[in-house]
Amino acid sequence: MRTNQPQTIYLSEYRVPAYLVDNVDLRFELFEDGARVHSTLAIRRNPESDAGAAPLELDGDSLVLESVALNGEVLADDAFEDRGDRLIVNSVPEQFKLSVVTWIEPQNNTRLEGLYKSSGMFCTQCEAEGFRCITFFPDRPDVMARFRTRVEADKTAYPVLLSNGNPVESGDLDNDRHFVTWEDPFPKPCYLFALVAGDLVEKRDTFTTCSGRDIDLRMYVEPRNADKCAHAMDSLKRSMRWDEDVYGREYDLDIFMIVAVDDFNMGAMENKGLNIFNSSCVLASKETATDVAFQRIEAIVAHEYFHNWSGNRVTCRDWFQLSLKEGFTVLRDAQFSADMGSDTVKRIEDATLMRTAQFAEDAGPMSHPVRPSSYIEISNFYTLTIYEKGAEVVRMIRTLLGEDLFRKGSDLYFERHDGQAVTTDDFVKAMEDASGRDLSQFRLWYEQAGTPVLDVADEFDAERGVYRLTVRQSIPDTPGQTDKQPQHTPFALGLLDEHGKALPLRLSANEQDAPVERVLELTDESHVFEFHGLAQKPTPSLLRHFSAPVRVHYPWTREQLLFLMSHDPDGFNRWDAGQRLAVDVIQSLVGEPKDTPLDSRLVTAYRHLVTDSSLDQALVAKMLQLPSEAYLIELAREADVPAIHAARERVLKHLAIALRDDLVACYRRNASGEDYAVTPEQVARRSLRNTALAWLLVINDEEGRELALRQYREADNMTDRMGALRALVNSDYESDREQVLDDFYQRFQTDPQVVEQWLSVQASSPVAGQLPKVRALLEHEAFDWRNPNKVRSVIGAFAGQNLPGFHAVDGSGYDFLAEQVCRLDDINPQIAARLVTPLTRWKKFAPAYRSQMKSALEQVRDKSGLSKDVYEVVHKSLA
Ligand code: 0A1
Ligand code: ZN
Repeated sequence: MRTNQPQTIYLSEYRVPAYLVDNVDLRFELFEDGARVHSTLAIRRNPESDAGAAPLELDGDSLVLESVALNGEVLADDAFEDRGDRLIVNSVPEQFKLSVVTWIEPQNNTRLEGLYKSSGMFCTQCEAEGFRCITFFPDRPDVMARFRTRVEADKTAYPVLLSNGNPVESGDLDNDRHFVTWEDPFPKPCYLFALVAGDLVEKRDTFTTCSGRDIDLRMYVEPRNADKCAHAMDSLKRSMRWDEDVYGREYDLDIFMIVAVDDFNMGAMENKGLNIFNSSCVLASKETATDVAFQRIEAIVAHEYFHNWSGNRVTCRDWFQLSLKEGFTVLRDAQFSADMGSDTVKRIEDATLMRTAQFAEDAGPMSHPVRPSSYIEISNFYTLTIYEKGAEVVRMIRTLLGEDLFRKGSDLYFERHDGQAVTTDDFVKAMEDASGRDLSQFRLWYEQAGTPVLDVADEFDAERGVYRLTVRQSIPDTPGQTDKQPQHTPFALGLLDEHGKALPLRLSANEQDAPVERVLELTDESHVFEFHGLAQKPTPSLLRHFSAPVRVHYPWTREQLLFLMSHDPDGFNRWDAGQRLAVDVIQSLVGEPKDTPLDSRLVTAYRHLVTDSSLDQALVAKMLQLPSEAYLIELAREADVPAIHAARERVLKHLAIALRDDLVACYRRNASGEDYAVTPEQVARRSLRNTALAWLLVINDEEGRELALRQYREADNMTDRMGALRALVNSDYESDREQVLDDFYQRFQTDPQVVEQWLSVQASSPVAGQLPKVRALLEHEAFDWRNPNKVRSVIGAFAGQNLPGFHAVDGSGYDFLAEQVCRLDDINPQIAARLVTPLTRWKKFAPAYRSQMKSALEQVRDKSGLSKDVYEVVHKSLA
């Protein structure tokens, strides 16, 4: 815990390491009351450093130092200095072996960084700076070493002993103990180190690579989860094949292992050859996981697997380069998911996340560039900006270069930098060298924070048949950055005639065979584009496929939006038009009297979606989702959450009443008949029928209630059971709600992944998640302060999804969050710092809310012994 002001780390202060480590020899003695770690490092001076014979400095955190030896000679106490967070050895030769013994207490490690215990097993999390909680080491990603790891533990309690690479030796020891030694032939930074010891079942499969090598695939899970591995294993094999086909990347070790653990700060971790997953991101059966969970698992398994090349073989020089591996890998997993399902649907999901959550982050106090230039605590920078905006930036490079040159660029990048720790700039350079394109202005996407705004205006010159489009780019100020330069931006568009036909986009009067979609390149503050040969003013279809992570402002009329919603040949923009229309209608009702009439054209448009089964049903399922409250808040200048909630509910109820019979018909038409499978068609059907059900219950429809109760009872899969449960939980049928919630808990109480869903469906509901009920969940036997998933399911779901509850006018929701963040800060600072996020957005809200949010934040700021994680977030948002 912190006693004085934490230090800021700057990119400009990067220096190459003074010493390199070639080999690491580790021996872990695991016991119930702690672990002894013996480490021998083969160290040499870095020829590229100008530090000369500087003292050797190794990072450490929460370690008890037992001994230090240099080239086998135990060092006297005055030959080194143990400063707690640093071990300094004053005089060292050019090349030497340093042996250090430390004692750690995994059983008391609630931060879940380094080596810790989860449900009786030992496991590790070393990214970003967890390895220093295991032993003293230069804990930075540009120090890459070969690891040999011997794990010793009780044979009965921990029959399975794993680490990175290949097992090379194993045997029995005295006192019913045993050991296994692992060797990883690939040099790696210590953040990719992993160790697991437990009583786990093993699921095996194999994969034959493109060059004919057989890879041993293994999953290790607690025995009760043995039947929840098949989906992840299949996803892994699909990922391995896809990476060969699309990026030419073959797996390199002979074994690939996945382990599931219940207590984990994030989703999963790409440790070399030994990926460790949060149980909720890997285990699935149709009875316990929803379609959304199945799809998320496939994407995360792929993401971690893809890191083997984008992250492990080529890694980051320093943590400012985090998006080098994360942005690129998120793009790769998005391409994979699109190929496994629907391109349009995946793009809609990603654009929604960007526009709802990343734009909000980029407009808030923690706004930072894709490549930040400073941080206090790196764990706070595993953000939507680094991951999602980072992926959008790489996607734009792909759009600008085209698929073939992009592939040439990625091949060059992997070949040129294999085995190295590099920068985002090296990535862009490889793309430039392979394509011959100049991306110097494009690099601003990495350096400037904030969401660019494109102001689009148009006019039609009927005499000349010319349609003129003016696009102005501006980028808002963000903390520490003003007066930004325009960024090189791909702007995809099409033009439609009055029948919805795509028009050729002629940029000059005599252009032949002009395409019907173009990617315009914006480089200046303002551009004028002229399209020739047009008989009438066309309707523009702008920023197709969300071709850049920007806000587009254009004075759409509702007629234009209705037209695009049903005619745009581009599915993504059809969805987008529907969203813009719904936003416009909801916004026009915010704060208005309850009897303000509602635009009847919205009902007509939605009726078309619900009734016309010839439309792409996966797209319809997405189009039927009204813009979320979070998105409406993001769009508001000064958000009044209860007013936004009320306006959205009004539209929802109005639509549900008007479409009542169509919804029942839609429900029945999409009734399940076939065996459960996670195919795009089935997912769309289940989504449609659960949406129909939810809408019917919003208006207390008696038939809807009966359908929901029956669906809840008879469901053979979690998507349908949860769909019915959620609809009932959000309804006014109080006794049904209590009854199904009880039944659900009785059925699934022994399954942590399902209990998490049970907690979150309540905490996120404005109806069931009143504050006293949420407080009661914290007292429930199923709740556990030390388990991040449980904390997220209750506190995170309340503050992040139950927006009317969180923004209660009396400020009780804010005080509640502040209280829980303070409590968590002593247990797990990373989780506490993430949970506090909703309060940090206080400037976004109407004055009455704003001041109460701010004082809740001040409460957190004034807590004694605040971690540097929470310190950074709170201080930056109060600045
Ligand atoms: N690199 C992982 C995410 C991850 C990051 C940090 C962690 O602990 C602080 C754990 C996992 C990924 O992108 O999947
Ligand atoms: Zn990642």
